[in-house]
Amino acid sequence: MSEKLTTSRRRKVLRLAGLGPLSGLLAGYAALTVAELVSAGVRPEASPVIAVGGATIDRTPAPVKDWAIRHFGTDDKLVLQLGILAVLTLLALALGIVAARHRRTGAAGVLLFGLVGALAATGRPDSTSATDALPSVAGAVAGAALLHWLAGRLPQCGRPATPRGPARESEAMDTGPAARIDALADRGGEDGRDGWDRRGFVIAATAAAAASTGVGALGRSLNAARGRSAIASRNRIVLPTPASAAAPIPERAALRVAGIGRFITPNHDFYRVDTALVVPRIDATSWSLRIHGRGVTRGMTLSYQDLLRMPLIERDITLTCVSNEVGGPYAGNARWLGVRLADLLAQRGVKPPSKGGPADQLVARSVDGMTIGTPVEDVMDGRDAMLALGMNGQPLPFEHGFPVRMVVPGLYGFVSACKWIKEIELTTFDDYDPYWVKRNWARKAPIKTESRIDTPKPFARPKAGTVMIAGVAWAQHRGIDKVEIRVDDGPWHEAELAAEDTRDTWRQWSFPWQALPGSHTLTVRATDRTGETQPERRTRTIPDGASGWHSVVINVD
Ligand SMILES: Nc1nc2c(c(=O)[nH]1)N[C@H]1C(S)=C(S)[C@@H](COP(=O)(O)O)O[C@H]1N2
Ligand SMILES: [Mo]
Repeated sequence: MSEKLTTSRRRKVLRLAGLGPLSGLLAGYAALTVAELVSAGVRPEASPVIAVGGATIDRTPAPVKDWAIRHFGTDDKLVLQLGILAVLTLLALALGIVAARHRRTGAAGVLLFGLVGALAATGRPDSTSATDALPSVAGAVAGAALLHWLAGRLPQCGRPATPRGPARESEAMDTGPAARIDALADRGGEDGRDGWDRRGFVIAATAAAAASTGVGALGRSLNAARGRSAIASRNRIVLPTPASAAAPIPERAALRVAGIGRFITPNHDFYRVDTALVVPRIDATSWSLRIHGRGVTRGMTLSYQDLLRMPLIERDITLTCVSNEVGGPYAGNARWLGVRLADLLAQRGVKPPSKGGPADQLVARSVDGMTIGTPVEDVMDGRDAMLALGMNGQPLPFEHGFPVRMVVPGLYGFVSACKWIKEIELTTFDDYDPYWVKRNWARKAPIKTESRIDTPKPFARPKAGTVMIAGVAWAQHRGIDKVEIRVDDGPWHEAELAAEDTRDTWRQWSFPWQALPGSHTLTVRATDRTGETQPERRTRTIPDGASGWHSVVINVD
C-alpha cells in the first residue's frame, strides 16, 4: 500500500460517501411522509410532490407538454411524479453530504426546499387557503430536524481513537501497518470511545425509517378515507331516465372488422387528458355549481339533486383532444346524459351575442382550478351542449369529471369539456383568457375533420389477397360525407361508410383492398358534410389542432 490511509481520512470517506447521503435520504423520506400525513388534514393536492408537480405542469411550455402527452400519453403524470422523486432523491443525497460537514447548512437546505413546496402549493390556481403550505412546512421541519440529528451521529474527523485489542488476521493481512491501525481504530469506534457510535447511528437510522414508514402509511389511509365519502356518494346515485332519450344506435354503425375500435368507447378505455395529478374526488352531496356573470339576470347555485330533478337529455357525442396527432388515440365516443346547457342559461336570462347578449365567452371553472372558455354562441346555437352527469349509463367516472362536466359537440375538449366543474361565468373573450389560452393555445377551436386507419396497423405483414382496411373518421357537428383510401401513389378509392349515428359522432369506414406483395403506403382522407376535404398538409397540434392525412406503411407477404 503506497498511500497512507489515516483514521481521519477513512472516517471522512465513511461520512461523505456512505452515511452522510444515507442520512439525507432518510431525512427526505421523513419529510415526504410527514407532509403526506399533514396533507390528509389539509387536502391531498397540497402535498409537496403533487403541488410541485402541478406547478411544473402549469409552467411547462406548450411544446414540451405536447411532447409529453404524445410520448407518455396518460402516463405523463406518472412520469412527471417519478421525475420529481428522482430529483428529490438527488437533492436529499446532496444535502446529506453537505450536512455531514455542516449540519446547520444541510438542515437549512431542507427547509429551503420546504419553502419551494409551500410556494408551489399556495400558488396553484385551485389553492384558496394559506393552509396549503402546511404539509410542505411540516415535512421540511421534520426532515431538517432529522438530518441535523443524524448528522450529529456521524463519525467525526480528526478525533483520536483508542486502539483496542488485536486486529483479526484477515484485516491485517496484506494491508500494511497504517491500515492495521485504521482497522483497530474502527473496532475501537464500536465502543463509542471516539464519538462515533456505530450502533447508535444504526439504531437512530432504523428508527427514523420505521417511524417515517408508519407516518406515511397513516397519511395514505387518511387521504384514502377522504375519497371514500365521494365514492359512497357516487355509488348511491340512481340516474333518472332521460326526458329526451338518444335514438338507438343504427345496427350498421358498428363494423365487424377485427382491429377497429368499438363504436361506443367503454368508460375504462376512454382516453383521459387533464392536468390533475390527483383525480379530484368530490362528494356529490356537497357539490354545487354557481352560474353568474354578464347578462345573467338571475344568478344561481345548483346542487346535484337540482340537476337530477331537471329534464335530462341523452346524446351520443364523440370527444376529441386538441393534442391528438394525426392518427392518434385521443378521441372517444360515449352516450352522455345531462342537462341542456342552453335551456339552463336561457332560463337565467342569458342571450347569445347574435341575439344581443353581452357575453360572448362562457368560462367554466373546475374544483382543480382549470378554466375552460367556450363561445356562448356555440353553446346556444341549438347543438346539444350539456352539463353531463352520466357516461354510458353510469354516473361520470371520477377520471372523467364526477360529479358534473361539460360536453359540447364539435369543439375540442380544451375549449368545451370542463371536468369537475364548479362554476360558470358569462364574460367576454376580451376580458378573460382561460388556462390554455394563457399558454398559447387558440381561443376558439372547432374540431377539425380527421380520419384514421385502425387496421392494418403500421408495419403489419398481411398475406396477399383481400385485406380489409378500416378505421374511423370524425367531423363532429358537421358530419362525415365521404372517406377515401389511396394505395401508394395510386388513385383515390371511396371507402364504404358505416351507418351514421349522429353528426356529432364519429363514423366507421372500411375498404376491401386486393393486396399485392411488397411494401405499401395506405393513406386516408375524409370529406365533411360541408363539402370540405381534409387538407393534405400536416400541421402541429398547437394552437388549434393537427391536420393532415393519416397513412400507414405495411408489408404484404
Ligand atoms: N378540470 C379539467 N377539465 C378538463 C381538462 C383539465 O385538464 N382539467 N382537460 C380538458 C381536455 S384538454 C380534454 S381533451 C378533455 C378530456 O376529457 P376526458 O379526460 O374525459 O377524455 O377534458 C377537458 N376538461
Ligand atoms: Mo384536450
